[in-house]
Amino acid sequence: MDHGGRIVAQALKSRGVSHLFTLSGGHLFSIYDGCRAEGIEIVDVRHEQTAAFAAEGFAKATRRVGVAALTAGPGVTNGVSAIAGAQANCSPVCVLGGRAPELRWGSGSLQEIDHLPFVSPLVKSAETVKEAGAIGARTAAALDLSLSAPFGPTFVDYPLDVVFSEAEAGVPEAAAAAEPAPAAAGIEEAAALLDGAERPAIMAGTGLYWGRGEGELRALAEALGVPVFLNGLGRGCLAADHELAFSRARGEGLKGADVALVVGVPIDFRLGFGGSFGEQTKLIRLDAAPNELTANRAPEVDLVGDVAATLAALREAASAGRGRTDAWLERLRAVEAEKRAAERQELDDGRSPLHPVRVYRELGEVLERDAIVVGDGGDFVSYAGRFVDTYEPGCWLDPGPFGCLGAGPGQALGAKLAHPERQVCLLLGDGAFGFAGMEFDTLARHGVPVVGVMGNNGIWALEHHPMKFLYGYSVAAELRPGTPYEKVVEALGCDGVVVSDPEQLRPALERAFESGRPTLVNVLTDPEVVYPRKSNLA
Ligand SMILES: Cc1ncc(C[n+]2csc(CCOP(=O)(O)OP(=O)(O)O)c2C)c(N)n1
Ligand SMILES: [Mg+2]
Repeated sequence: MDHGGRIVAQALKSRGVSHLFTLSGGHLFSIYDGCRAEGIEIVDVRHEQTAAFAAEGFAKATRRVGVAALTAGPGVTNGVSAIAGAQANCSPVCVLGGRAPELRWGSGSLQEIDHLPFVSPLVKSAETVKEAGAIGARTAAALDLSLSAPFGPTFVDYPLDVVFSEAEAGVPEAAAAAEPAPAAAGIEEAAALLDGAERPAIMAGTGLYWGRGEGELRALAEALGVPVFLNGLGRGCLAADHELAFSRARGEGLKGADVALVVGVPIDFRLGFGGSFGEQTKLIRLDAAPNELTANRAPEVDLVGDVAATLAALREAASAGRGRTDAWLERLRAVEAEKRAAERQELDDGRSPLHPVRVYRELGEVLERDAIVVGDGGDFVSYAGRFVDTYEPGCWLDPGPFGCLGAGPGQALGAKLAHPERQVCLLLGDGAFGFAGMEFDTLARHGVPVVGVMGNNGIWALEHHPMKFLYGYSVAAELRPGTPYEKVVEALGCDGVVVSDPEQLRPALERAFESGRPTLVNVLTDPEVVYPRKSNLA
């Protein structure tokens, strides 16, 4: 017989879980006791949203399940934005909740609220375990389901009286590695489209990464000579310096394509709801789940199945060979080169406070190929999306389409604990810092040397500039200029440095990555710089 918390921990261990992200609450004590006994590292943070974001960061950095434990009531409600973000990203995150005692349910216990009605719409499964004897099986099921395709968050909560009582462990064994999943139906039709294409393009995102499709994607692109564009967690699935990887030419590449294979990415606002492609472009969509965005432009072929297996089947079925796309690739290479040349001026910008693009030039010189870059902010992160090159899968962690500010410190914490040997760089707007800046305390307490780089422009630029454009003024989008956030993190036990001149930046970054200490490089950036975006409200 073991107590319920120990059984929870045994279930975690049986699935290879190494870290539990949490913030303390009495409802969770027996789970902590179990984790201590089973050798699972407990990482306690300063706000429950960070616990769940850290679980997601760990999942994104490893393609394993990330686990957070949130205490009953406000612990779970505080985690809701992060759970919604994980849903939008199809991230394999399992959230364990404390819960008021079952025996007294309805009597008004402390922190008593039924989580399921508000968590259920955000997760693949949500349940309350009402018997200690069921804890092992239900916890294991929640962990396993988060990692069954399509991945996504799951939730399970444990009433206090249940998780503190004893039962036989009863954790079912993890299923043996499944048979290779079959390819989607519709291969012939899709392959025929690709074979007939003179200007094909591949647009791939997060679902490619979750489906471990990077090897097959590269093989298909190389076999047929297809230019590849990547977003979200798809970035790095083809190295930025691969001859078929393009970024600046994306507008031209998607509009001009006669056939586009859209892999693991919803045809959402990031793709103009379909309008990023040409009117004549034939769309082939491939993902582990059917197209949910039925209000948008429908793909000509919808391939639903295992991403890697389907990419392999497409390569086998297609026979076009490479040469026919040479002219198309030449054209895109010319566009790419022209746009890159036009960026030179911004990259070299010598102004002080700095142009954000100058920050990314300096950072690019310091980051290693497998560095993990986490983005949390507005325009500062939009610039990063354009200027930070990604070379390996799982190295670009943005909040995803749910776009929740404050996700960064947690995601960086999770990623650095997953890969202590790699550089983890957290890009932060000064606005974004306010949501979870206290987590620098967590980084200090747990000795997690994340390097934060802040673009401190004294405004919420992504709101300030569009509002000024629309109304001629902006309101609720101003912050205090030059706030010394480096002193804030110093007070919390981290290193902090302020940079106001471009010449100071490289040495500051080098020192930060070499020091082995959590650091914030507070870079004062020019609030007048307006990120060139078509629309902020679409
Ligand atoms: C939780 C949350 N609240 C508000 C927003 C809206 N929002 C998106 S970007 C942004 C501005 C971010 O400012 P900052 O982090 O300073 O970056 P900057 O745009 O100045 O570079 C805001 C308020 C959001 N995405 N998420
Ligand atoms: Mg700002």
